Amino acid sequence: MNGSTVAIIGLGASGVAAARLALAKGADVYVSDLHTEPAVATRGADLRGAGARVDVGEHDLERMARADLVVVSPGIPPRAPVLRALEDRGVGWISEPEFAVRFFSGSLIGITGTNGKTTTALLVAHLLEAAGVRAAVGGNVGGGLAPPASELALLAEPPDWYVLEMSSFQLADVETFRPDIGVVTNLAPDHLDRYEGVAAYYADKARMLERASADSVWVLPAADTVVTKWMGDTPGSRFFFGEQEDTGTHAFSTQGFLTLRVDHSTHRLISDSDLPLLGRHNRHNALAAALTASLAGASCQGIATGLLSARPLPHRLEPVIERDGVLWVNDSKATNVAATRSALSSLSRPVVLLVGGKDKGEDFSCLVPADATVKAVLTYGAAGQRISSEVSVAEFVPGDLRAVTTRASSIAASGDVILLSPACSSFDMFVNYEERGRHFSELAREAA
Ligand code: UMA
Repeated sequence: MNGSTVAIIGLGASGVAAARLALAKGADVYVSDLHTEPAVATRGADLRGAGARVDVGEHDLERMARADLVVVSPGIPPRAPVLRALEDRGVGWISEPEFAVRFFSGSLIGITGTNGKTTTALLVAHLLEAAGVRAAVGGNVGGGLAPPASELALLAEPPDWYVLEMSSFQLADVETFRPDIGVVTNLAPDHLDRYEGVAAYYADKARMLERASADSVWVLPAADTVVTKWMGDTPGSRFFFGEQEDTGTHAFSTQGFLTLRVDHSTHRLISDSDLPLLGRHNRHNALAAALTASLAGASCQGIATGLLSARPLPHRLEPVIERDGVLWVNDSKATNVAATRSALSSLSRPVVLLVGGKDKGEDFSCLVPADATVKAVLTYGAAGQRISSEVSVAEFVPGDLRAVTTRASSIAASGDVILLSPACSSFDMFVNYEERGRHFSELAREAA
């Protein structure tokens, strides 16, 4: 990169990491962000100190157009004026992980899907490490749980396996990205505030498949017609994880044990009830992760040890407190209908559900799955009234999150779960889903 110029759009986690990587590789770096909040300005000042040219509050289009490479942050939608203007000038761009993988020197596991990809990515890396295989995890993960992809490219000691969680926003702008093992947790409608329809969202995800070859390896949900159609005739070997044992399934739960079928023999890993993660969808994530780690060379014994020491992730079906028989569960990361449905299906106790937030345009009429035991649905926030009108048993609670948790406390009885699984983004009331989840957890501890 010595002497070439790289323009980076956005001064969030991705932009900062890409800028540090480009600087380390000897590039002439220009970073800009349209916004001027103190945190953005501080990050800009830090990068200026490290040798980048930085604009806060504007994008210098001329400078960008002259750059050899433009790297865009995933939160900037293609319709943003800056990207429209670049397109008009015939200037293309790549995503931050696409930039990062150009400097990786190990094998790559790419994990995408609508829900469960963060849990699965972190778990894959944890299982590999537990089995003595060196792994580094990052990408879309966020929440301070793992770094952006570009930070992994700067590790002093490259790992054997890079494990990257990839969002559709990041996959939209890849060129060379080609996972040795590609994992898809599931596909369901999401981000309909950014995409014209679900087909466009799935099409961005499918960019992960574009450079597949006969030696590509795919880890996929068994008997999933949406994923099967989406995979089409993508080349490579396919391995499947699923709820039930089946001849074509390689990771499944049977007779109460998480089980792998490797090289035509069956290996019991741990009993279902020993998995420290709550809920059926986490069992799926664990099966996907175990299968992936096995395909990446981890021993069954190492995988079993790793599964036993796995810890629940914050804001993902995270048990907060149990008092007087009522379990409070923080699932603030559930920002779409599919995630909330999956949480509801996976809990066996009666649920008082708290749902609401910024309306992303999804259909809420199918919010409560037929197999769920729901005692009450309490809706709140910007989308609250619309959800109430679409979910027959729902009750709209005006006011803030405290108001809705107070109402939940008055309904829940011993044996019930009070579940925050909002099916919406948090931006009507909070900076992000983490802040929403933390606030809920505080309210839960207070109420309990
Ligand atoms: N901006 C401009 N010009 C514009 C518009 C925006 O400069 O015209 C600026 C904004 O002011 C902002 C920056 O561009 O400072 C955009 O940053 P970003 O939203 O891309 O945020 P990052 O901090 O870089 O975080 C991103 C991912 N965020 C999104 O995709 C929205 C993080 O995923 C990810 O962890 C991080 O990169 C590192 O890879 C979070 C996420 O919510 C967890 N992802 C979505 C999801 O999982 O559903 C996709």
